[in-house]
Amino acid sequence: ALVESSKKAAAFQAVKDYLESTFQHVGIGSGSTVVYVVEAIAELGADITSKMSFYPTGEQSRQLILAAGLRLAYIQDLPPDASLDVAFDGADEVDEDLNLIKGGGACLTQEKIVATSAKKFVCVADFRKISPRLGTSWKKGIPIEVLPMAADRVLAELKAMGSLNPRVRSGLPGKAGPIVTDNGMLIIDAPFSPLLLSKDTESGIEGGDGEDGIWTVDALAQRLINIVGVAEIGL
Ligand code: DER
Repeated sequence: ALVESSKKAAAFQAVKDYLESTFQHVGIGSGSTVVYVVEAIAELGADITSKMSFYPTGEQSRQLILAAGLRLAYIQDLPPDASLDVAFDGADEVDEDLNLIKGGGACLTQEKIVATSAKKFVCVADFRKISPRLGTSWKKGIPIEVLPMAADRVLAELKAMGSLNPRVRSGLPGKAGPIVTDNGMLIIDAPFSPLLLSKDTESGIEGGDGEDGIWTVDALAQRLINIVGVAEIGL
């Protein structure tokens, strides 16, 4: 109950603080926290929300918008240089520099497309998600969306980079075999340790570039997105 009430409180506060009644284009992320964001928006009433369009980040997000009676719109129908006014989404882990791990809901690629298309990205995360370094509370690994035919090669590359037991996310229970994303791709979860920020407070060293298995978030993100067959990473 504490977790749900804190997710709801964070979501309602985020809508109160960041959704202006004059906004027309609003991105909606995926996951369970964003359910409260949509609830808070719907509670504003039709005279406010009827002037707005809501852009989904996958099938769950699309159904959330429709179920709330909000106007559904698609980012691909906007001019390519048009921006959304704001985008709301959750995250799996947040560090002190506001680096995020995303993708626990396997929706990271459309989420990042919508988030980066918005003038302001509002991440709603309850107390469980905050941590000094990425990888300390979210231990499942960095979600990586990959082309199915490249998955084994990406796994091999991740192991060579020092990922501890990277694996393709399976759907059990609920789906035999791997989870397939809204984009027809697979998800690999790749644990890395330790994931350092710009400075490791314990030893005071600058985060590395992976040579000794120590990464800064930026160095790791750059390395992962360059692996052939990777469509998007959850950093
Ligand atoms: O997939 C994602 O990045 C989602 O935002 C998700 O992981 C957040 O999930 P939650 O709001 O259910 O914790």
